[in-house]
Amino acid sequence: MDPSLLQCAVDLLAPAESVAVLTGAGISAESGIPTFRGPDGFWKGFRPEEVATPEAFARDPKLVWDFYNYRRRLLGQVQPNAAHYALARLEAALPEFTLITQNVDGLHRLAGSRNVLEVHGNLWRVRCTGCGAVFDKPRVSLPELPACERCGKLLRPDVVWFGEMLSEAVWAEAMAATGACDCFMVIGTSALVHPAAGLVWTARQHGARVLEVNLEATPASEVADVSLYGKAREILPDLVARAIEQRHG
Ligand code: BJW
Ligand code: ZN
Repeated sequence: MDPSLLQCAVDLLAPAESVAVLTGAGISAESGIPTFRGPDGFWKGFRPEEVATPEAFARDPKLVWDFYNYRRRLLGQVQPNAAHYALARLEAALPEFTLITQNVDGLHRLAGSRNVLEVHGNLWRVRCTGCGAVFDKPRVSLPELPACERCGKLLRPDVVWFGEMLSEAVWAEAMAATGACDCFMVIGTSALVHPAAGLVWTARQHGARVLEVNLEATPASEVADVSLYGKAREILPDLVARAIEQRHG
């Protein structure tokens, strides 16, 4: 990491009074959760667009549940990493902080972040396709085709698939935090999936400084004031520690 670039990022973050952060799968990669569009491919050769859609679930619910049950099992074995903890530390040091995550793994909350908006849902929750009831099912194994305990209809993961609307309430909060922040961080996302990725441009339009952390350049790099290329787990602890120190120094 170029020390002068890191210092630019620290200078951008340290004076901020209101910070909003958008995270994606890259922040959880070093906890052992594969990303969606990584070099190793996705799951059993499927692309996300083939298993994370209402059409795929209607066509082959067993296949889709197989995928989500696999991820639930994996998630039961992983822990937040230093990047998740660094963001929790940053939140504790700032008057206003909102963590908007596309991840459904719940690792930000587990690391101690409090003001978390999960715009694509949560893997530990299920929702009934019949009566719409939502149930928390953390860390338990589910049957191949789980059924609603109220009405007996098929349950689905309570996540947002392609072509589905994000929760209006959660999205409104994400937009408000993005419009109000003076520093917007975008971490570990390919910035390809909308409307979440569009928050980067919204932040910019409202005058926020944009700071990106990713292994490589993304569409968000075009609007970022500073892009730090490397692993979130290696960059964030140092960046946050220095910004907090400079803030109080
Ligand atoms: C590291 C790292 C390390 C790795 N350190 N970095 C505008 C334009 C074009 C299309 C659309 C548009 N608006 C809407 C659309 C359609 C669609 C869409 O965006 N399609 C695009 C793909 C083209 N969007 C939707 O359908 C959304 N709904 C919607 O718009 O509703 C309105 C509507 C309804 C009906 C009709 C029309 C409109 C819903 C999107 C839902 C996305 N759902 C998923 C699955 C969630 C559940 C689950 O987890 O199974 O969300 S798909 C998947 O992608 C998941 C992720 O949250 C999301 C984003 O992926 P993410 O997090 O960016 O991961 P990767 O793998 O892509 O990137 C990882 C990054 O990390 C990489 O950059 C690495 O370099 C980096 N990295 N290791 C730092 N150690
Ligand atoms: Zn039901």
